Amino acid sequence: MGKISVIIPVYNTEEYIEDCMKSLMKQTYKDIEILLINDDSNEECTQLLNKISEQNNNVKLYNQSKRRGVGAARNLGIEKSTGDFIYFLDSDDYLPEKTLEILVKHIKDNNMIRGKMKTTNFSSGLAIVLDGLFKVKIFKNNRYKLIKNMSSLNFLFSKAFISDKNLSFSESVEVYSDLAFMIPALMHTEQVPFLKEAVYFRRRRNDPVSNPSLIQYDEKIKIESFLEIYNELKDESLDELSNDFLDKRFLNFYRKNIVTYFKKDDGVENIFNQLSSAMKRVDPSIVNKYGRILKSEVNKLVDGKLDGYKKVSSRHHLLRDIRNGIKTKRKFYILMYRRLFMKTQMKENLIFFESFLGKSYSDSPKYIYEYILNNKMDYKCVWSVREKKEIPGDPIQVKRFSLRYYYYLARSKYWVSNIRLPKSLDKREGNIYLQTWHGTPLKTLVFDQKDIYSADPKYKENFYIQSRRWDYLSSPNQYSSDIFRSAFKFDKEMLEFGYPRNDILYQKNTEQDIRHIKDKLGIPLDKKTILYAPTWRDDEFYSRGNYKFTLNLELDKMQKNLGDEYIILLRTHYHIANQLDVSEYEGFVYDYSRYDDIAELYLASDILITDYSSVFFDYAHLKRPILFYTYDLEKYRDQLRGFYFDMEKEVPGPLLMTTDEVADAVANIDGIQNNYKETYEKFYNKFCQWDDGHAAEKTVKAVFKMN
Ligand code: C2G
Repeated sequence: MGKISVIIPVYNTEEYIEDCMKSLMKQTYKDIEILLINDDSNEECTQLLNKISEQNNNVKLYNQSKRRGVGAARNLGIEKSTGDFIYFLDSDDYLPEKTLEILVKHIKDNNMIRGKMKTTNFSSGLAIVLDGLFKVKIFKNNRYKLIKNMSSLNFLFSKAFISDKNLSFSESVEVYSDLAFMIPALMHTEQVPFLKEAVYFRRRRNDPVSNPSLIQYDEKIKIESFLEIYNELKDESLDELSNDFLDKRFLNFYRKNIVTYFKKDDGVENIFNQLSSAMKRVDPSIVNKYGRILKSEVNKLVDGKLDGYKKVSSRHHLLRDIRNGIKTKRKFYILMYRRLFMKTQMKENLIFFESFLGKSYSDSPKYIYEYILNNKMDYKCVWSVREKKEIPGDPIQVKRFSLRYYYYLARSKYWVSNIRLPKSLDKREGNIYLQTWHGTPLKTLVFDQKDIYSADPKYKENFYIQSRRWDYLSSPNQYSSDIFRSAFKFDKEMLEFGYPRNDILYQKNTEQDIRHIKDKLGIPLDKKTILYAPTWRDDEFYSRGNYKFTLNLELDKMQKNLGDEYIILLRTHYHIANQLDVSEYEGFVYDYSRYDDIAELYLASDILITDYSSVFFDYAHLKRPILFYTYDLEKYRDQLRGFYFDMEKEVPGPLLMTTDEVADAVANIDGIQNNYKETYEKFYNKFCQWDDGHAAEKTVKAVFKMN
């Protein structure tokens, strides 16, 4: 059938290239040569490429000593290739094992054949592709549809065709260089077979901030590249189908990318002339197929008058905002927030509080609020909640995501929250945002995480945007300060006073206060209390933000072994949506998953059982025994999250894998406490140094004007 030359341009993808290579080595079709074109990558990546090429004799490595871009790299690959077919693969992507075999088998005497693209957030270990019946679909007049994504990926080309038509990628643009190759290629081709079984996995990189893929590049570069390549192609003599395709792509690109860019950056002046002259080349009959708004903007662009264009486009931004704003209630409120509430005067003495997404009156925001309240500071306070709560001082309460929620956010000078606030909430000048965060990290966070298994694929990108708005960040210990700097890329003021939420552990750790809390909870005073507070699992969810928890602690066993002496307070994480049914353990298990403040549960309990939750860092302030029920340690640590330190060595209690082990440990808790004395002390010295019961006071004094 012939040899396939796989051409892979590489630029700083040391994190992904091995995955990509592995997928090639596993191909069932063996007659391949691999051309790695190193586009002046960093040292680490270059070394890795050297190693790969030394270890495999079907790999050839070419180094470009200066960065020349993906187009030039692919052209060099074509020049050096010796195969009968050419296949472009990106170094952060990968293929299921049959892709090349299926493509080469079905290309026959066609110039090219195309398979299916799938986007993935994960490494190749998780790619599952089902075998199919290999039904070939032929694209003729509709063949340009195959490059709707403007990419040459997952096409297998006949090398003779490429040489014959002298096809090459554009070397003058950073993005969209594929169009210069693909449009002439399709123009000289009558039909393209398509096979949905030949899959290509395109990785959606989860970190466009520190390591963007081409498509995640800066909008401005993308726009400039697009306009340039559009002009380059328009200079060629294109046929009608190509012209149509190119003009439509341009108008869609204008609508999707350029308009949004102008709205955010208002960089119209800089590229107006270039945009205007490109727009003059669009076939008017194609513009006519679009809506009124677009048509009038195109007209102004063709006229070449900047002022006139600015006027219509700002009117259109408003129109588009309104049109978008009336789609859902939430969108309408955001529209009001941006276009109306943000224009009112900000109130200097208004503070907006939210804890755990409005789910509870708790955590550091609660203690900061109570300090302000108890010291009668002259502030008006607003709490964001899911439903009305009893809160001391009777602050204004707003339902999260209601119109009043947006109104008060816009008007408040201060925001205090322990989790990110929604991305749509642009911050206004003068606003001060105190982020208290919600725990010392054991599990790696944001930019220290590799693959993201949670429900939100844009997690890192969104996190970056949202955290740029933070002015202050509370830190519980030096260890966390160091991590927050890197994991959040936080470079503003770190408040290193310990956690306001832990003040209560110093102020109310008395027999009388504890009795009072137990009375409030309605739990027996004559039994010892175990708090079971596990964390959530990134890969177990119903939908975004709604996670599922499966109870692995066998309550009947616990009851049989410990029921006479102990009760259990069950406390699932605030992300957990399902309520566990523990009704058959009445009198032994008490579900406090919806209880506001876990700190009170800490005080009420004699032993903590947890897993990878940060709760143990806080609980350690009480110096009471801690057990770790880590039944899924390997998966959690190695696949889902990764840890900042070795749990087995550093945590102040044993890691237990079965309910029997947990029950035994509880029965022998004094012995365990003795065994862990030294580890506990070390742990305490590392993580519990800053709190002294006055963190809220110090925080308030640092952030708020005292009056
Ligand atoms: N929490 C709780 N009940 C649980 C678990 C957690 O009330 N069963 C609260 C505690 O205040 C805890 C906080 O939520 O400190 C954060 O919970 P984690 O389990 O640590 O998980 P996560 O929300 O992912 O926080 O840096 C902080 C953590 O690493 C991330």
